[in-house]
Amino acid sequence: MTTEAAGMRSAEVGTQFDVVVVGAGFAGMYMLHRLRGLGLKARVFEAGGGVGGTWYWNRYPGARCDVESMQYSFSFSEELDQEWTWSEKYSPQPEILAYANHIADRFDLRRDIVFETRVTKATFDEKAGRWQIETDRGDKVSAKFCIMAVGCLSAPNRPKFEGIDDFKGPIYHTGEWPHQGVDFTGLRVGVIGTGSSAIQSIPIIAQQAKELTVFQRTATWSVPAWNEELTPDYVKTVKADYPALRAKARARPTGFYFPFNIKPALEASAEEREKLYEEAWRRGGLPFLGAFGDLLFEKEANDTIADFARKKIRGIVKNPATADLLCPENVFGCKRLCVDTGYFETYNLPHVKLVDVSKKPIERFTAGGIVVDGVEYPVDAIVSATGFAAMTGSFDKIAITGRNGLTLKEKWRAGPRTYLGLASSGFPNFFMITGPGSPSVLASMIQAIEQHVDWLIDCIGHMRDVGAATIEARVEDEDAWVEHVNEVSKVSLRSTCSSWYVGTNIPGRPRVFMPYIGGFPIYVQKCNEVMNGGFDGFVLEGAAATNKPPEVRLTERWRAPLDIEVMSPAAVAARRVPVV
Ligand code: N01
Repeated sequence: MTTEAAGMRSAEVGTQFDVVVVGAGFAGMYMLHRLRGLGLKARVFEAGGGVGGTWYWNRYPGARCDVESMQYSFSFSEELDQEWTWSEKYSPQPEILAYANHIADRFDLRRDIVFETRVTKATFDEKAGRWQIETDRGDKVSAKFCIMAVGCLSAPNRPKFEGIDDFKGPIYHTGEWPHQGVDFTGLRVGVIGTGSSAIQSIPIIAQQAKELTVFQRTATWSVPAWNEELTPDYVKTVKADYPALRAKARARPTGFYFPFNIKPALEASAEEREKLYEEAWRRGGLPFLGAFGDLLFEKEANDTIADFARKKIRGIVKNPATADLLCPENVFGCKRLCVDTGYFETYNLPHVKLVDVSKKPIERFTAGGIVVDGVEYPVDAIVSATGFAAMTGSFDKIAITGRNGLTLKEKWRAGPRTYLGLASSGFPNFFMITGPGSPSVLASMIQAIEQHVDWLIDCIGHMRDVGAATIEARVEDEDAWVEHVNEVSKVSLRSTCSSWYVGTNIPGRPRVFMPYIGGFPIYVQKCNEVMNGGFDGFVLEGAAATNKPPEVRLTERWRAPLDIEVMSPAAVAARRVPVV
């Protein structure tokens, strides 16, 4: 249904679906495609006016992916892989959105998606064994399954700065950028934040703005992207054996392929480290963290890469005081590593200023500026690159009620509790795609999405085969999984700082390491074991007694052999999984 049609449509009341999916990003679209393959009747509700999720909303200047385009795409269709051609090593947002639209058209998805409609309420009716779903447009429908495809970084964080309503100019959030774009020509612009969204947009905003003032609370680690156009020869070579690349990617802790060195940095000489860091810097991007195997596990090893990167920053930024401020002091790669094009270079421009708000936070907004430490910095427009209520923020926005009136918000008050990041006990027939407790943001998102959807389709298909009414995670197994996710996170230095991975980017949120850091193949193996064991850790009700193992329709392709040296659980425990 198009945006226009969505505007005119009347509310849908009483319709019964097999499945309601919330969100039409890559997760919701692929889910819908596969549900149709099972012959199920599904409805997707999407708050935006089009498909694409993250890539629909994040239209800020410079937005692009930081997993190489030829891997940042669906792998389920060899034809799709062959017919779509990416133009750059890291695709810009408009091209990724075009790809999302291509998926919607090619697989004729739009007719089952309702746009500009936000799900507000999902309630499990225990008697009927069905979910009652309500939207902000008056829809009231029911479904046997409710599947959350709401994304991990989709609920914008808008700090309530003092005096925010006094500011006379526009305030833009990078995660909800105006569709018509913004022209900053001749304006004094203030950017708050220095995470991935900021470092991508700052160099472009600086090209337009008369003055640019960046308010930095924490200096960011960033590695050059060295983005470039893809040559026809390169594209041809990859496409000649795309399945092999996909298979290699699946076997990697990150779900995408890049060369990495398993040797510990601390076993290399200073000269060897310098040489390998320099080579990795020249290749650029997230794989920089793959220069050695222990960088995210041993602080002393991490110090060596941090020193190297600080030297690079000081080599780029001409003003020593600015360079000092831009040099992070925290663990390299502890917060999500950024990948940039000309970020540090931007601070050499005479009209770009950096304001440290680490010790003295932003005091207030005024009608025409931002005040820090008693000094007013005049600005005409503000860009809030302040990130997201990650992983759980989009769940919090919906009143989700399971058995016995338990709300998900209440259940997750001290941090999300899930079994495999797929389900949560007390919420039967309720699934999430790349939920907290799954690799999600620590893997290439599209691969993580595909693996979840394929698993869910096999699960729902099995339930139909055996006539099961409900499936629900068992609380003991969920507790054990939550404990495991937490334990494994402790082996990584990533758990040591404040970031959205642990929820502490927003005051008042509980500190819990939310994604599963044990590595994508290990996680996939666990999901496969659960399925092969007849859904170990889940209770199926209403199923005909049968010893028949689940028929695996789609999950087979995720059975990547584990490289025991680098990816076994023992290796995780021994801190030897380089996860970027
Ligand atoms: O958000 P962030 P993001 N006063 O949370 C600062 C993905 N992504 O939108 O670090 C002052 O990283 C905050 O400071 P601090 C990617 O996974 C990918 O940039 O909390 N400052 C920080 O500097 C990424 O990690 C791409 O001290 C305040 C910034 O705002 C994730 O999305 C591109 C503040 C927020 O940084 C989120 O990235 C973009 C306050 N009150 C995003 N509150 C790709 O390249 C917050 N900040 C694929």
